[in-house]
Amino acid sequence: MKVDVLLGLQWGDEGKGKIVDVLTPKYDIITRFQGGPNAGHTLEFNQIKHVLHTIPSGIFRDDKLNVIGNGVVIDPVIFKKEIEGIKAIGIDLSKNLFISKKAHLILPSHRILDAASEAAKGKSKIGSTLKGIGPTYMDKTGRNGLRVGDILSNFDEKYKALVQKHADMLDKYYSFEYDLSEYEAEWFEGIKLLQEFQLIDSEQFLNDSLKNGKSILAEGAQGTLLDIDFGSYPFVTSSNTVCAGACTGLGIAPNRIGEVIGIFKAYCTRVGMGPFPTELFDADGKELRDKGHEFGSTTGRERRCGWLDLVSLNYSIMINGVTQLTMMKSDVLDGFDTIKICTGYKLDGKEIDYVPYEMTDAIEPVYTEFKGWKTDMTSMSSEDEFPENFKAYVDFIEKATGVPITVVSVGPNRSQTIERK
Ligand code: 2SA
Ligand code: MG
Repeated sequence: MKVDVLLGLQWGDEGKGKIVDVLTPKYDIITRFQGGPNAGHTLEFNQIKHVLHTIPSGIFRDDKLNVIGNGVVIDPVIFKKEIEGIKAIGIDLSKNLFISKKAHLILPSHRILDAASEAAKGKSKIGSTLKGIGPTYMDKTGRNGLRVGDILSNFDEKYKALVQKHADMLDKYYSFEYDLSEYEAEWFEGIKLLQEFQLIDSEQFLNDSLKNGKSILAEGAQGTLLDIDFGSYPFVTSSNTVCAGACTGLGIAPNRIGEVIGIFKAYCTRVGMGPFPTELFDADGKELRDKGHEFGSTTGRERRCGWLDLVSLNYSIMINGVTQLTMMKSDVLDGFDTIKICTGYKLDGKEIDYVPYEMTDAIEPVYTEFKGWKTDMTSMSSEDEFPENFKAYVDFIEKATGVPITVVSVGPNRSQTIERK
């Protein structure tokens, strides 16, 4: 058996949570492999909106196992809130959520370091979600971090030593006022709750499961253009959001990867700072934001909006080895007279069709224009109903990427998901 990987091809918020939930019936196990509570995966069914941060989006389907892999970073406070929120709607996760002992813990002081680092950067700040993601991954690669498995023995000692290190750093490099006590108390409550779950060697478990014929879906968080290596550095997150991250974040060998499902929105959004070649500052941008409800699901921040960027989409497809595309939120474009797709970048007077070393603000998008379909697509259930102008939009993207668009989403609900033949 193989592991299929589902990931975002833009700057996150492509709608991964919804599609994982729709695909879950086809799989036995759903896993997260990177990122942490900076993610906000929104699922909507029975008219209720659910936002997940740490837990895989497979938990709303019975009989599925969910695994938080070694590549994820966990904040026990946020984890506890998530578990309690899910319990409140009648779902008990104690039996079907496993957590890797090698996943790293976000300490309260990591959050303080994140805030201090952003404050010190001033105008060049990253626009972090301030969940402590960067400092936690720094401690991981710096070989100082605390892992979930550490809570099983001598934990207080290890915790105190790392917090002291952070206090020294905050003292020496930042003049930043902070008070840990309140968050710390909640944090230890969260640690207690973590201990009630099955803490496992997830790489072993997942590989054994494959051997035993189980199918696995790996759920990416954030997006390819936020990848620590291939995103618009330094305006990125601190993990590998690309397909290779599923190998390191789960302990799955590259030849065990099956389908790579790349998700993109029919337009683009970005939350946080950093270059965004097709960003719109006009009425069209506002319409995308209003119709698409483009606000951060973790921080509530307004998302920046713009037209679809094929140059960066092709880059993401290349890096991830995408085998199928899923196009989200097509319905948001339903009312536009004219829709644009960026098919090239103009940089220093020259036109290029690749992502340059620095994705700077100096890039000017080159657009191809499409006639809008001016049809409400939200109640459509088959591709036979698609308006001609929409078909032309889809055909163009398929030809330009060389990858089939197998699923089109026309609204937030499970039912508004159309498979294409
Ligand atoms: P961080 O928090 O240090 O990893 O932030 C670094 C950059 O990565 C961006 N980032 C995100 N971009 C889109 N969606 C994310 N998740 C939330 C959501 C974000 C929210 O689903 O809406 O609620 O604001 C996410 N997480 C991190 C971030 O904006 C920085 O540019
Ligand atoms: Mg999101």
